[in-house]
Amino acid sequence: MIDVDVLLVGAGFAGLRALYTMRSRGMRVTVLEASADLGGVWYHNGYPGARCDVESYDYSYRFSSELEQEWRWSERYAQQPEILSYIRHVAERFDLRKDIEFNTRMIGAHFDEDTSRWVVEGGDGRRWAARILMLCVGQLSTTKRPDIPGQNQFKGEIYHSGEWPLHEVSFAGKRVGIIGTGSSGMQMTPVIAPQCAHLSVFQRTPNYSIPAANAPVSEEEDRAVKANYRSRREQAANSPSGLGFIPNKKSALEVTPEEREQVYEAGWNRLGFGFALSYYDILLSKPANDTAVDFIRRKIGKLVADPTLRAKLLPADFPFGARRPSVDSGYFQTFNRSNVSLVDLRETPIEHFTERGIRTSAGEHALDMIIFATGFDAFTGSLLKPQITGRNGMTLKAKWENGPVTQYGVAVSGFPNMFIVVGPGSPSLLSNVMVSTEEQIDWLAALLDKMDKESLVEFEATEAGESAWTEEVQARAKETLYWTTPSFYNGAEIAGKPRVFMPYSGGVRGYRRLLQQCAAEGYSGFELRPASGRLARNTGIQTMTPPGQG
Ligand code: NA7
Repeated sequence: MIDVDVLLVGAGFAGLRALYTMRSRGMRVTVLEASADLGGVWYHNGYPGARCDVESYDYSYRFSSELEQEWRWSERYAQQPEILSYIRHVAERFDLRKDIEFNTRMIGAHFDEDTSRWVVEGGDGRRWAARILMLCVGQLSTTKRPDIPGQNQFKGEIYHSGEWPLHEVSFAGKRVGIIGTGSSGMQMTPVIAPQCAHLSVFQRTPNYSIPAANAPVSEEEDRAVKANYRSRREQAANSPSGLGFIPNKKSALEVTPEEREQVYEAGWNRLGFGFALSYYDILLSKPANDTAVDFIRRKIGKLVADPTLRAKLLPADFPFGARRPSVDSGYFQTFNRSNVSLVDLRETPIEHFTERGIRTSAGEHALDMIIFATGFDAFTGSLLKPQITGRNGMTLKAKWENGPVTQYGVAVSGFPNMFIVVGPGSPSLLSNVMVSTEEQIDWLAALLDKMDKESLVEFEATEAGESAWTEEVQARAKETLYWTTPSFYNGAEIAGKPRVFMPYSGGVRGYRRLLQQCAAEGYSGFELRPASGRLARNTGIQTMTPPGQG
């Protein structure tokens, strides 16, 4: 058994930041990473056109101003290879690789109540004992491949956007089919279309998208951002989404149609995701949202020449932003190409794969390559893959049978000293995850400092605290339009998954204040114990329950 202070799972952005921070506190840290290299989702999502839809300067670490100053982003929205170069640079610069065990999947972990240590099992048979277990496994990291019959019969190539192979994939001369029109499908469509013989996009739900307005970063812009990086970070941290956009304080319904048109036009041309904050109530009120939908539909309509195609591509039956919109670079225009066709799965559903392609109710589409851009088992998929067992033999799977229950998205009652970074119940995918990640890790570091100073051994969410928080997450979602639409925010992406709202929709600023308040109140909603729970109970050592909790 290898003894460490912190066992971290996942070497993506969150895992590396956690490794850096925990090591800086003098802790012995080991990171288990199932893949052969760094990057997490960015390692696996190497499909053509993969690009971050958060601006590069904001989708980067804030913990080191030297790093901020020395790294030069080439584009407003970085592509996947550049993001991988960045994360590799960070690992080299801070000498992080030496603590990472690659090609090592955590298959299980259980909390030993006698020693207050997590015993973690690697897929290769090795075992670690750790005081703290930190799960940095990502929110969209377990891919979803629909159970369409006949997949084994297909003789061509099959890929998934989220498990893209490391080798070069050639599209030349091939008939390619993409299933799915979320961000991944929308990003790859304009890049693959010019390279292949024919592209068929299999669409079930037309999706909203705002143009990325991507561009190279000029020397002047780079200098300007770097001269004011601290204030940019502060603005991001104090914006609801962590993206730096301050919502318009006006309602979309209180302005004249002319003013609204101008505001939407400006947002459409520049803001990407920020378009949703053109008015404060776009994500809160259906009538306000309808004004945005009307504008977006008119804009998309102008991009597609053929009226029949246009009608099929126009999103209609859910509010803008209620499911994750895309930020695209030429998606709709691609359908004006003569080698691109749309297969509307609402009219002609897929029946099965054949040796030569995909059969829908209208007939066979002959293909040489099929790409699943069908998304992920979001939020909980990667947390529930390993067998994680807490106190009293309770597994996380059993605990979350009816949906994830967490205290602030970071901890779970019954699972002492286990910390989830950007877990369900935190702003997570409704925020710039970089902001959420760094805030949560800093908060945990402060908690561990307190525990060290006061010789405390365990922290654990209280049942009362996590129930109240889980209700709060649902209540906040009900104030928004997110609630109205089935999506991966509420478990609708997987048949049989509990339908509860998973990310916290109250914004990163409000969330940070709650974390700060929790700390100021002596970690309300958590128990901090001077000995392991069993020892404390057996010997009568009093556990410290902050006032009003537990
Ligand atoms: P998404 O946003 O979950 O999109 C998945 C897409 O796949 C979506 O269009 C789905 O249609 C479609 N889908 C899923 N299952 C099926 C089946 N069975 N048949 C046809 N179509 C299907 O995942 P993405 O990877 O695009 O985006 C996640 C990204 O968000 C992530 O990589 C980051 O870039 C941010 P539906 O809408 O369910 O009808």
